Amino acid sequence: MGSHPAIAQEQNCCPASAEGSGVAPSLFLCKRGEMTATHVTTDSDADTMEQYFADGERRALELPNRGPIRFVGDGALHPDIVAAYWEYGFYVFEGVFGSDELADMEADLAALRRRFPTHRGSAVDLDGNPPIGTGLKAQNVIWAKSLSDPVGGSRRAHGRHPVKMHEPEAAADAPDEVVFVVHGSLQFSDACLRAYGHPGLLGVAAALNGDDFTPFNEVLFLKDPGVGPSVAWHRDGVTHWDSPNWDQGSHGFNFMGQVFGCTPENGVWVVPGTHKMRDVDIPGMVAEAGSDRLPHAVPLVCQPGDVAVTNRQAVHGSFANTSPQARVTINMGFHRRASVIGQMGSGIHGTVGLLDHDRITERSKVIGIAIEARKQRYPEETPFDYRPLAGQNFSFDDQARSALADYNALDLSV
Ligand SMILES: O=C(O)CCC(=O)C(=O)O
Repeated sequence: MGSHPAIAQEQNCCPASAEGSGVAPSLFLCKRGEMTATHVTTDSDADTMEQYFADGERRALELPNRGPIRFVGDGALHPDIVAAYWEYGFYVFEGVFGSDELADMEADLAALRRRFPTHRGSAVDLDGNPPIGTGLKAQNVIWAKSLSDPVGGSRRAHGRHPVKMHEPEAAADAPDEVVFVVHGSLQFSDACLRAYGHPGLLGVAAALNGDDFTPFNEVLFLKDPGVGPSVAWHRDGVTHWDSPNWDQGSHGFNFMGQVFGCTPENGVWVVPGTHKMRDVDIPGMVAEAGSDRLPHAVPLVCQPGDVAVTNRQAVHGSFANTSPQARVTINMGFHRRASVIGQMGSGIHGTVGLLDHDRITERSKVIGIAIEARKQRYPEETPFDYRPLAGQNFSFDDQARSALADYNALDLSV
């Protein structure tokens, strides 16, 4: 195994700290497509990883599961898309967010990062103000050590991540800890809220989960260059594995919208087809592979503005980001109503409690607000008609924005 710097040199980068604004070194305010690394990581596994990444990308691009969102006839999702999604457990929708929408997202993300606590537990953000999360009860900003695997091999999240990933050593100048997940993201960003109301994406949700589909949760995954932690191989969902009615769609899916695009180095990897398997032995798969590089996994390869839809039952994970490129994923999950109603919320997201009609209805109103927020910014678009809220009117203004505080306490986690 060779050894070389995963990031060979400081790249064409614009960390605001370099410009004297006081932004912590983990904050990257760069534009799409620019290299953003400041932290040079030397990883002894880098050479073999490079080969694995290249092989994975080739296999991913050979699969027939990418292209624009296409509806046919009376508005049904194109049958080829539906078939490919159910066959492989993911599909990459290309060009969902245009340049205006991406610019809004970038601006919101830059503003949001300024509002993070300066470090875990800090009472101030970079401008000395109370940081986001102040006064909120539900989960919001999640920290982890640079390039670490915070959950692999632990009992956290119901033990869903059974094997620890390789943890490259972070550069000496890397921050000890970084924010890598933000829960309840729609309360912090209008651009994320508008993405949630995207008519094409909601049309896909209806096609895959039924017209009465429900929310699950929304988070941001921040995988900053040279510091972004890994997410150990896992599959999501804790409720239906032993149910007699279990099938390939029982635990819903996540949309993974890419603001900067994603690569094999910084993106999510999926083991195609595993969403159809009731039993999967992740420790056995890793043992057989001899490392965390699962040979049948493929990376999501996306341009800025692409959105992958990934079945939560598929085995998936992401490696620590030793690459020079940032990934920000706008995650938005959806369920079948039948998978949620009458279940006990798992507490991994949202509070533990019965997921009854009232909780589902209350949580679903965020879809109504998002559609309204989107209408204001994109008045020429035909808004999505979300059947479960038919006849109800929503508005989007400061009052609606304030009402979103802690909305994610009601996340529908199965
Ligand atoms: O974005 C990532 O790195 C992990 C995403 C993930 O595991 C999920 O959405 O379930």
